[in-house]
Amino acid sequence: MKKLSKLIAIFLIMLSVLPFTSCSKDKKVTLNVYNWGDYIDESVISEFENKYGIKVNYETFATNEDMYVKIKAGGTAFDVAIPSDYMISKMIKEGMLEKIDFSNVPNYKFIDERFKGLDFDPNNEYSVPYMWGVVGIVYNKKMVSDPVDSWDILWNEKYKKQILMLDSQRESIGVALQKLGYSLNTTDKDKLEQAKEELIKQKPLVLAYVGDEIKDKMISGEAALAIAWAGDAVFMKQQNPDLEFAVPKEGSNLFVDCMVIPKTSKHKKEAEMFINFMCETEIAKKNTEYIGYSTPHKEAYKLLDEETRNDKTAYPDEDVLSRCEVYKDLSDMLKEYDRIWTEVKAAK
Ligand code: N2P
Repeated sequence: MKKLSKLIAIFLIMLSVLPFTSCSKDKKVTLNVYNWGDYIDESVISEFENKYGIKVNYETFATNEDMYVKIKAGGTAFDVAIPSDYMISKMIKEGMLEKIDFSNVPNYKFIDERFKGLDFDPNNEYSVPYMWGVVGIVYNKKMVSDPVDSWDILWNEKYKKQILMLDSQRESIGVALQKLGYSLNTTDKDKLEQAKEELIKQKPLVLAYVGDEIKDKMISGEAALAIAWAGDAVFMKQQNPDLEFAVPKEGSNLFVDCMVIPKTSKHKKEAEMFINFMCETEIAKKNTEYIGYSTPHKEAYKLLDEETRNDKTAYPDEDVLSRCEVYKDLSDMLKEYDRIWTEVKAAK
């Protein structure tokens, strides 16, 4: 009898503890967020964690290709990722993304219509625009005496070992294609081969192929010219007033990086909460001010100071935008890009 009442007592204790254990389990949701390096105000992540009691495991990548490989490999169950346009198309085609339930993302209404219905997600089902911008040349006015209005300058012997290229196949091959007068979306093998030859010819002039380090190297005056994303150029110009940014006359790339939910996600509802939070006007404003990239958020844009809103680097005029192309997913041609880029990097 004594034994039985002891068992009943243990059972009752377990029952009373159970609700608390499952409750604390709920609080332990960890959201895996995967973004480009130097592409968020990290205080915004803490604000999200405090507001919702959700922990964020934040990881970064350097190129769309790196991100794709890691998500495809499936080692980490990412809940939110921030790829660019062409990579979003590829991931949709390969069934790697969840459709977003937009009733859980009411702040989507703040995204400018210009960034909705774009080719990579024509029916606005999978992606919420995060930042956008153009690619161009950042240069040091004290070190460069020639006009910077063409990609040709990155092949000028005068600037030998003072040129930085982006260690990103799509950007660097795209620049070589546009220098030759071709589209950065060409799938013509002959044109791609010519672009490869251009990059190999340029190699002795290149100081380094870099990613986010581009900013430090340009700010310190270690290099004279670099391919750069406009948002990074905004930051570099603030740190060193000798720096300027130009979008070459041959044209360039216009990118739109968006928040998406990979199929690997185990917390879709919380992922949608995170995306919605990033689209809160004050959060989007704070994040945009910190990163320097161009916001697609209409209300956040209005709250930026006048100097930022009028900055032609972040918010270029129509004549610049009209000569820019958005990268398209090149499907099978990506193998060619991989091969070309490997050969360029291996060349002496
Ligand atoms: C930020 C990288 C931005 C990527 N460091 C542009 N698509």
